[in-house]
Amino acid sequence: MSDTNCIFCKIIHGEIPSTKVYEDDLVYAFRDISPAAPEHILIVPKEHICCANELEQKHEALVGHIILTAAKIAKDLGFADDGYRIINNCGENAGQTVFHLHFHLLAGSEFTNLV
Ligand code: DGP
Repeated sequence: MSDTNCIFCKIIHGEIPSTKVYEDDLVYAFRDISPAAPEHILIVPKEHICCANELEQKHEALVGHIILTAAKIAKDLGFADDGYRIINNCGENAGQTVFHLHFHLLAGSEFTNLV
């Protein structure tokens, strides 16, 4: 359920400080320490799952909940109508650096340099 060596597990458990924007039984959302956009939030499951490759059928509802949570945060923080991106990096070639599943919620600029 939790990995004692994982930086995001430590954030979820309050062992490393973070700027929380949302939390419920399943997910924790906080501001990225190195923002790539004016709004840059990470949404992570409380369960330690290393990456999308490790997802199983039993996680289907959890992943749906993460996406709905991203949309809720965008609305609550007031940038939903301007547009936003939800990104997941899986594996080193995709740029994943923290191996606890997470979705980036990015907003506040036009992202014309990305797909
Ligand atoms: P990725 O490259 O997809 O694995 O993204 C990992 C993100 O995690 C990266 O944008 C920086 C962020 N990050 C790493 N360590 C910390 C931390 O200690 N606190 C916070 N708030 N964000 C972190």
